[in-house]
Amino acid sequence: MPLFPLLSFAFILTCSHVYGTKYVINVTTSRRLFSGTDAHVNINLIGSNGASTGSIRLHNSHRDFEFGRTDTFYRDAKYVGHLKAVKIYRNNNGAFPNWHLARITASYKGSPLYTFYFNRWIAAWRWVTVYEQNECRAGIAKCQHVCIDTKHKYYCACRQGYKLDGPYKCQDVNECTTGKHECDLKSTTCSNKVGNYSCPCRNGYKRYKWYGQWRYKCEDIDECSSETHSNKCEKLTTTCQNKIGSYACQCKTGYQPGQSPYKCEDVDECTSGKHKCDNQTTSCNNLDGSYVCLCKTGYEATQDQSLYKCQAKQCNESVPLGMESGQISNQSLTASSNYFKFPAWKARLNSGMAKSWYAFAEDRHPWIQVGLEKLTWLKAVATQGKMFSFFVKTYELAYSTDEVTWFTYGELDENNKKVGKVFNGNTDPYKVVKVELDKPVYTRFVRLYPQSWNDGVALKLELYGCSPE
Ligand SMILES: [Ca+2]
Ligand SMILES: [Ca+2]
Ligand SMILES: [Ca+2]
Repeated sequence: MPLFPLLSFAFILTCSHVYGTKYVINVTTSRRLFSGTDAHVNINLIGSNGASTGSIRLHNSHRDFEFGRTDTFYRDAKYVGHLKAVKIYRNNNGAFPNWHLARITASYKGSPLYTFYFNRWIAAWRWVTVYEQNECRAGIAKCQHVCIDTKHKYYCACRQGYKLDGPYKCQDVNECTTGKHECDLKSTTCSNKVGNYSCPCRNGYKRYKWYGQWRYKCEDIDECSSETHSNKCEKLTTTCQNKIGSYACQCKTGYQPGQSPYKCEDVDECTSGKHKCDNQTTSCNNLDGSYVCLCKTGYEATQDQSLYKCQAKQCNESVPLGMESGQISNQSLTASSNYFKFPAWKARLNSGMAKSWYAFAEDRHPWIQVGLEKLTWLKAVATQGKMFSFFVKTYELAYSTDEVTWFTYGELDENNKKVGKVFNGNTDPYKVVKVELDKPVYTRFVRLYPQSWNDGVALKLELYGCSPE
């Protein structure tokens, strides 16, 4: 009987509606003694989701299912998706119903070729189930993530970021503790997540805006930039200095580090000695962040407006300073020694022939001192002896602004060395001898040191000069 009319007949008989999926089923009977069968054979295709086509009759002519043969059947049936298994069934018809089935393949348009290995005797009246040889495709594999088929079994693999926990399950890889991360640990920390990890920026760092390394690396935040304003440096006393991963507040000039890292404290230059004020002409005055040198009384700003020193105020006259007039008080006049009736305050010029200061004869280094009320330019000195034969022939001068540090009025000798200038004084007891100072000195205390004398150290004197203002 021709094949075609029979197929059509079977289709009309068995199909109450159109299924739309055309299955191609190849059935291979084993090469084994008495392996072929004359029985009727039914097949049921099972999808991976559990759907089944239901029982499909495979035609059985006498020539089907013979020793070593592959018979091909075309059947229209319900779509069941990926094929997971086939069930096969036979009855016990014919003279030789026993059947040793090797394998079945099945496919439909667009599907892979599903293969089901039987290699066994098929008993009558029982459905025999065989799963597809590709467990992954059949959906029977137990892999949590990825199933990889091999010839006779399968194995499981995990997606990136996971590792196998037993044969089927996957668990997260902790990239941070296992060192399998790419985080730049200087600028980021590693944070584990299920299936992956991330690299959050450390304090002081931020995400790159444009660079490819953004995932694993961060860039320094410039806290000092005027755009970010993210520093706590106090503007008045510090300047912000950016550092990689942080920043520092550096003290401005005139300030020093204090308790807080964000602000600095004033340096008291005057008490710490870090000032440049000239001690003689100025006094140091501390200011917040700096200091100023103020001119002492009697001094004024220099021509070039020096910040650190002042100059003596000037005056042009050379007038008696007050020995003779009494303007210089008795208390301002002292001496190294004196005879009882001849104290220092008796040394006023022109006060009488019998009057004078008169030092002890034993006094090896006699001197008489005049204290002036304020800084004064000393320009000339006049001396006078005492009757009948006392007078100072030569003397030296010394001066001081504080009565502590004394300077000898000097001149340069022939070797260009500074030596005390010896002034020529009196040559008789009565006449006034006035000497001019080549270089006037600005001073408050003046001492006259007699160097040589006639009969005894007795003298009267006057000072000349002026005090500014
Ligand atoms: Ca992870
Ligand atoms: Ca920084
Ligand atoms: Ca200061």
